[in-house]
Amino acid sequence: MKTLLIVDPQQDFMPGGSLEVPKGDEIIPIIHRIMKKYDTCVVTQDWHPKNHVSFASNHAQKKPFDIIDLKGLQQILWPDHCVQGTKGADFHPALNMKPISAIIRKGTDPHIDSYSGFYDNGHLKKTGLAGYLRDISCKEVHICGLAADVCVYYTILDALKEGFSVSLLQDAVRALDSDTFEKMKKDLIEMGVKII
Ligand code: VGL
Ligand code: ZN
Repeated sequence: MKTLLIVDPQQDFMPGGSLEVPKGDEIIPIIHRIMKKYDTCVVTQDWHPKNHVSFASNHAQKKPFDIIDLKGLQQILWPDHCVQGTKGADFHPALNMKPISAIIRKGTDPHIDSYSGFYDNGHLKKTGLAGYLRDISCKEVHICGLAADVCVYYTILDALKEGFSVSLLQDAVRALDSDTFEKMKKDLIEMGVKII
């Protein structure tokens, strides 16, 4: 069983969104072209309460992209994004939801961020994604989505840790910072990720 995992294809990460990823919308038609090749398609959704700790607006005298220490974890402070129930948290309006069998929400705990679709950043709580994939006998995941250098990257690391065979769909990701992502890609190849 092979699963297409689409990370955070949400309005706030698209051009014009509050945490826009350059050319993020370009991945949508590419995803549509490849969806039919998979047994299952799963999507993750960044889904923060308004008082989320990752928002700069919730810290006095801080601005977006400042870095703070949060109980020993480095936390980048972001502009408010993907607030539960807002338009920015919705999926790109063109995304074909019909082939998608599960939506995994993450970042719902106000006190901790969750870049990966599998765990929060402290690896304290699971989202249920690994269990779902195992229940449907999925051994192989192909990962795409936004942002390549944040949530896609951390989702890939956890997919490896959970024992899945992992491929990165390099044409179907866009990064906040593409130089950073090129370096990350080299590490991923060394860890056994296939770039396809
Ligand atoms: C993301 C920053 C904060 C992402 C989510 O989906 O890459 N980045 N929250
Ligand atoms: Zn977020």
